Amino acid sequence: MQTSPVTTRSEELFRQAQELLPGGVDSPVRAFRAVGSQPLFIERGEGAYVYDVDGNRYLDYVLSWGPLILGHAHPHVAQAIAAAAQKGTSFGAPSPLELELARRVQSFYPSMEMVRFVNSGTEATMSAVRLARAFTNRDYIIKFEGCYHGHADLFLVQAGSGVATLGLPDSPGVPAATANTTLVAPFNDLAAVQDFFRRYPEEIAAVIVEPVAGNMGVVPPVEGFLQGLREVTQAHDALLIFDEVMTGFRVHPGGAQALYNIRPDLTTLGKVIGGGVPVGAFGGRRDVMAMIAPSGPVYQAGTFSGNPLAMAAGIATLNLLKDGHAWDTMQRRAGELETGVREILARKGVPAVLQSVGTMFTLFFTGQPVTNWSTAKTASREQYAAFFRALLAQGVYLAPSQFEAGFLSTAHGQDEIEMTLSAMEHALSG
Ligand code: KE4
Repeated sequence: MQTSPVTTRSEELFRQAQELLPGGVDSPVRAFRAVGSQPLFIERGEGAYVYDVDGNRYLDYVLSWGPLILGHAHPHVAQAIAAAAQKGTSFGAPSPLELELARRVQSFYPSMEMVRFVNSGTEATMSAVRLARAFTNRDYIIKFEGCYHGHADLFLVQAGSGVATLGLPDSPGVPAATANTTLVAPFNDLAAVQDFFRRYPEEIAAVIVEPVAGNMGVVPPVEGFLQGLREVTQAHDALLIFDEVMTGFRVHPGGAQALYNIRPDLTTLGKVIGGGVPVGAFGGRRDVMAMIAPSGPVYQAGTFSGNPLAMAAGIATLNLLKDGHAWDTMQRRAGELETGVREILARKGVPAVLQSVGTMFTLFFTGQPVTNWSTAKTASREQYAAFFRALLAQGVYLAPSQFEAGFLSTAHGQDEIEMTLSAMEHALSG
């Protein structure tokens, strides 16, 4: 019987942290409230593993919520950051590195004819929506129930991720006037989107979508859904924004837009393109991006936007993904994990569904396929929490929420997959 790891130092730090940081954390979903545990305080990461302050080692499927696609402290990335830091951490002025990273981003995302770097996914999505509203001179946007686009006011309407995890009824502090211009449709429900366009003719600026939902757990688009969004936005002169902050480099090196062959008008990125250093980006059609200050009137700014540390880490990361070999190997591992989990579920008759696209996955403890937030909600949070704790006790660290995604890195090898399947077999043995 696996005993839970000794976490006395984490517990002490958490006690102290709650005095200074709301909930003892700097981002809600890390607080482990959804899995009935106390958060781990992490000392360091190395490859596919993280080590907590009590010296316990965990095989990491959180990977900082997606960014660490090369695993923790990859030597090339660490060296690039160190070299950049030697020359100064931020200038508040253009640097050659911004051009280098923009070119690399564009090589993976050709729809991003122009790019603006920012410092988080939230900044990217809120800026992209401001730009879409300015370009179309319209106020309404459509988002999808259970999808999360960061914590800007306009998105905290039936959102996913930590909002769904903590069961928050959206969020206080968001003025009704703001929330009222955010229309919410069920994910994968094209008819609901078409209906909104009928009810709000010439008033909808954009549809923003996680093209593969990851913030209610991994929910793929049904056949025709993304193409339908492309057609209905085109037909009504609205913009289609693919929020690929999570799916970027995860479902395919070129994101969902490459996997499903859809060209959005704007794309938002984050996570992977900073190699673990804070970064975000938005970009797309040249005629739309030209409206961004100072080339146009739409204001968007940031002290650390394009800073050399994030740019250097992103360049090093994308350089290592360029030839595609590492990504292909990682996808093969993801396939082995998927096959192995499905075999265990079938053999044990566990009422759970594994949903995965590329290198992101979620095990939903429900007996039905999850196609939207309504079906995601049928998953048992309690069963997921017990599964999470049983895996953690065996040194495998999944996302501390049923409504999040797990991720692989290029450092997850054969041994890690075998260790994971063995731990899952044990955890699902009741
Ligand atoms: P950030 O502002 O957290 O960098 O990015 C916001 C964001 C935007 N769009 C998508 C599709 C996202 O998944 C995110 C952030 N993802 C969450 C995890 N589900 C970040 C983790 C957290 O909030 O602590």
